[in-house]
Amino acid sequence: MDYLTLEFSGDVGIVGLNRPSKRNAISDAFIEEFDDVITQVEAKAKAGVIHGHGPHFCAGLDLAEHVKKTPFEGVQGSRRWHQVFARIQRGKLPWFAALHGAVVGGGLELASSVHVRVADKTAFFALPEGQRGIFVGGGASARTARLMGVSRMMDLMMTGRSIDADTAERWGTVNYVVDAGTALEEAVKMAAKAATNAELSNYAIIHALPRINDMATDDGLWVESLIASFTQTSPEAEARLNAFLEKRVGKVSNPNA
Ligand code: 1HE
Repeated sequence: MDYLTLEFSGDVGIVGLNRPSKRNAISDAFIEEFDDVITQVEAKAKAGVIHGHGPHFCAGLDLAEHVKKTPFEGVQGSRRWHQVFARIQRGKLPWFAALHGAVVGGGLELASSVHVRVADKTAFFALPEGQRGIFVGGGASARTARLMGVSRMMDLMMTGRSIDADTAERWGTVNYVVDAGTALEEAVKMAAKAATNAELSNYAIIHALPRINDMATDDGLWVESLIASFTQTSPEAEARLNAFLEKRVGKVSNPNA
């Protein structure tokens, strides 16, 4: 692979953005390689982690490539990002991102497509599209806006300012802030834990929760009942419930203990 690395740690597939000389800027070829790597991770792993090699997670769209596009090529390119990132957000597996340095433009769009974001203290977040004379095209208006809120996203886009990891956490855009240099290790630990869940439960979490969040309450509750019944009546649920009742598995941990 030219732009990515892939390794496995137990049931976790670890994908590294690997174009550090261009700050992991995402070109068309990079996106195609991403599509392939998702297929490879889905075939072998039960959870995935995305991180960046070099000083930054990702500087977003490869601006050198973008300036050469016609309007129609631009639309097709954006739709291709949507297709590939949709395979992360609504695919087979839970995905985690380990973020450090710049998480910018398309890099934030990629990070917004995973399910859990772990940022280290060096991470900073920006949407400089307005300064570049372009618009978001990798899913931010649907995904990042839902994480931080439309008003905050408009602020970021209009002012071009960057926010730090603590602000991103306060804005609901990252789930965890950890010490510098530890995001990957922490994200892999969390992914390994998620990989021990029932696959069907993970699938329901990924697919049902965001959809229900977009529904009217009554419709959402109806769908929740269907999904609950679907998962609870699976053989794996029976085995796991019996394991708890027979005290063969641990209890829920108490963070105050
Ligand atoms: C790039 C890119 C890129 C760096 N496309 N080549 N994204 C941006 O507007 C962010 C632009 N990048 C930056 O602001 C900075 O590079 C960083 C803050 C991310 C990192 O700074 P630094 O000092 O570590 O690196 P650098 O010296 O600026 O960059 C190193 C090289 O990477 C340099 O190339 P070189 O040939 O001079 O060595 C940079 O030109 C190159 N580089 N970022 C191409 N993005 C689906 S729509 C999504 C829309 C967007 O993502 S818009 C946001 C684009």
